[in-house]
Amino acid sequence: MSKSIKDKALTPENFKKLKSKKPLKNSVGFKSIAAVIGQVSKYMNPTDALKLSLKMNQKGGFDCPGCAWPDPDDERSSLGEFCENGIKAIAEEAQNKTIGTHFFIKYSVDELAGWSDFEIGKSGRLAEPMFLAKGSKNYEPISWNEAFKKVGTHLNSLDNPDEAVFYTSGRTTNEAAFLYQLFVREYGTSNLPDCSNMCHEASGSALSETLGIGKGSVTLDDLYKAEVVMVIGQNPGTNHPRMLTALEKCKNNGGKIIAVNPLPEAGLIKFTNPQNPVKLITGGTQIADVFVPITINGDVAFFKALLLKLLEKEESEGNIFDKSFIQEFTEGYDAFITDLKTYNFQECLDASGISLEVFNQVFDLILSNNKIIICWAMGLTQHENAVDNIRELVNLLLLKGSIGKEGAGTCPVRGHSNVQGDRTVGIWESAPQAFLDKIEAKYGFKPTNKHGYSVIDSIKAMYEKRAKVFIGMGGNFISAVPDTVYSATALANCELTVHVSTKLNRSHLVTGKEALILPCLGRTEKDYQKSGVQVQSVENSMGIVHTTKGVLEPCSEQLLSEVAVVCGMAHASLKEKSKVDWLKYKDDYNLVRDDIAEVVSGFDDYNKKLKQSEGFYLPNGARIREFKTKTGKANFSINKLPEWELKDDELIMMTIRSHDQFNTTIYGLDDRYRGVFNERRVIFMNKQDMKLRSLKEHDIVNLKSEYSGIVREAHNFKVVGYNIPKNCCATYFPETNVLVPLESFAHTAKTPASKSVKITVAKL
Ligand SMILES: Nc1nc2c(c(=O)[nH]1)N[C@H]1C(S)=C(S)[C@@H](COP(=O)(O)OP(=O)(O)OC[C@H]3O[C@@H](n4cnc5c(=O)[nH]c(N)nc54)[C@H](O)[C@@H]3O)O[C@H]1N2
Ligand SMILES: Nc1nc2c(c(=O)[nH]1)N[C@H]1C(S)=C(S)[C@@H](COP(=O)(O)OP(=O)(O)OC[C@H]3O[C@@H](n4cnc5c(=O)[nH]c(N)nc54)[C@H](O)[C@@H]3O)O[C@H]1N2
Ligand SMILES: [Mo]
Repeated sequence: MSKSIKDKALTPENFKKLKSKKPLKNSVGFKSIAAVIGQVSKYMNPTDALKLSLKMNQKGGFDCPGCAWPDPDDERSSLGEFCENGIKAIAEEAQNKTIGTHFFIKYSVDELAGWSDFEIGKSGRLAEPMFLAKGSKNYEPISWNEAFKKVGTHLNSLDNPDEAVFYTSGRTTNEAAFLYQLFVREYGTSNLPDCSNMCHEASGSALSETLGIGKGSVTLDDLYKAEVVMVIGQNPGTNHPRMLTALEKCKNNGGKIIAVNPLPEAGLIKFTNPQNPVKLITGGTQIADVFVPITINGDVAFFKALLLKLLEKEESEGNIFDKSFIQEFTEGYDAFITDLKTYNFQECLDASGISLEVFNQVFDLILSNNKIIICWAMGLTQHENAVDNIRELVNLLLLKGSIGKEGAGTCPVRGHSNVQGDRTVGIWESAPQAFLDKIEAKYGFKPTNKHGYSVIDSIKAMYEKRAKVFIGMGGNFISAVPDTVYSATALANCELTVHVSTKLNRSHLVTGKEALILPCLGRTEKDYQKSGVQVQSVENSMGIVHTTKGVLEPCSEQLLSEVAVVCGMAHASLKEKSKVDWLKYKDDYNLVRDDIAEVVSGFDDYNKKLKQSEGFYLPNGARIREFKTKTGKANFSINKLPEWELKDDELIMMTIRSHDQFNTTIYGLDDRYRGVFNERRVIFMNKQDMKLRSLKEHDIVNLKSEYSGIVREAHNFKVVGYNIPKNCCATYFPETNVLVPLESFAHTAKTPASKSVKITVAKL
């Protein structure tokens, strides 16, 4: 019997064999090195592994396809800019197994959908283009030409270009991303949703409005020089491990670290630098000077409590706020203070869930220092009031004059290695008019200025059959998006779904009526084209654009680069109508960069700059106190305390990453730092909450969320008692995305609220 679309979309609900231990405080160290050796030896050829580890994040080497944390400008470790999860990312991409016709004849789509995400990912690298015909159960091989023709025929048969959706994940390089958005705009739509919509979109919204640039303002050097670094809503030990080296350096220079997180994440608490043999033996550095166990979504309340106390001090003693900065560079101070005074300190403190003792430790550090950096990630951006979270932290920095000077500023820590660059070069469903005008001037067609669909809008449009073709440049749409069952129906409604991918994932199994898998080169592989081996470029979390060049031979002769795939699709779809000579770019990527230099500001002499130094900083107004906002100043903002209540039996759930995954790619089944082994279907709960519900360790529960009258369910999770604030709980994404309502997203930014899902648990 054919599997239902729901069964295909959900990760199988059976258990492995859960073992749980005491969570760790320390991150990295010897165990991390052992974990890496394990991963590499299981899945990679050892000579490839050595070649890669010597070239990863080195000048002239390739950019790690993991996170977007920057590389040091000057010295780089000769051991390789090492991080356990970086090595896992390359081991995943450079697997020594490939899959093609034989594999897809052997396994039907239904059968593959019964595999866990871990098993799907470990099946090997995609080695040839595959096509799933209408009504067919198995993918079959297709030539590249035929595949491009299919894309062209479908796109040209739509009544309106807005009936197609073009998704991008954040690994796509600047060159491929620029051409992709150019293709989409010439085709006639702005439907360019991307993973950023689910990630730092709320940061972009809040920072553009308040500081005039949607990116962070600090450099690595600022982190070394800061007096206080607050790491809030972020788990760097797992997700940005190399950031811990920067925090350690900051501490060695006398800086203090405040970690604000519902969980005492390993790494935030203690870190053993793998590059430091003495530390490996003596046991590492205590990272957080203060750990703040905040309640989920208690962040606005926490910031308001800080702001209120600072105001009280300013009014009683003076000289607390940076008055001259406020006077010269900001707007909206009076209105902000008037509003702040309507709040009560104790109520804010209670809503944050923090004790007065811990609060006072944070307050003293903020009060007595002026070089403050705030770093954050998904713990702040994935809430309905996410934009307020970030605007409120900006208010704090503005009061202290902690922006646009050495050792101070904003640091939204990006996820995917080129998510920031993709947006810079035009992957944006609501791109500014100035950018569209430059496209028109350069190419001679008028791109539509109608805003396109974000991720949430795209899902709705496909569900309602207003969109009929889905093309994904990388990523794993069905597993990354919220509301899995609804979203799967949306994809199944499409006439054609296309994925340009390196690895098999669930999105290849939850398809439209027809489907294509287009296999592409990964970061680690050499990109041979007519003019020679190509170099590409990416932008890291701190606005540095630099080169990336693969070192391994491609895993299959049939792979095309993302650039070549875009050119092929564009040529087959736009044909002679096109104003762009699509086929020339794939032979020589210098030509793409020449175009980017003309169209995207900050990229003058792009090719020359990359050749000279392999990396350059993009302009950043906030860094030099040039605030390109509507008022021409940095804007204070007025933010409300979020209004949400839990019913008696409800918990607030955050969906987080384990130590063994990269988003929807599951490297392994352990979460070593949190003491969970061999199982992902777990729910971390406060022991008091367990007791109230008569739950014991490893009891099995079903989870239910109810939102606007719609009930969503996820079955079979094992309870793990954990040091998490009362009424809060945590599960892993993507297993619980089924519980995240599509309608619950950040106001104005539309980031799904996957860190504040109200749920109930029922014992089986
Ligand atoms: N190894 C690895 N590296 C990655 C990724 C990966 O999956 N694996 N993913 C990449 C991507 S795309 C991204 S966006 C980043 C994600 O990096 P993170 O944002 O660090 O990832 P999450 O696991 O979502 O963790 C969010 C953290 O916020 C905390 N948190 C949750 N809710 C709240 C809240 O309401 N308030 C506060 N203060 N804290 C909260 C959680 O306890 C958790 O520590 O990492 C990137 N790097
Ligand atoms: N509930 C919940 N949902 C979330 C989140 C959460 O915290 N909680 N986090 C959100 C966030 S922050 C993000 S960024 C999204 C991530 O969403 P996505 O970016 O869509 O997901 P990934 O899992 O990173 O995509 C992995 C797939 O990308 C493909 N791939 C890998 N490398 C390459 C490459 O070089 N080229 C190409 N073409 N393909 C490649 C592989 O086929 C792999 O299977 O998920 C979001 N969803
Ligand atoms: Mo992300």
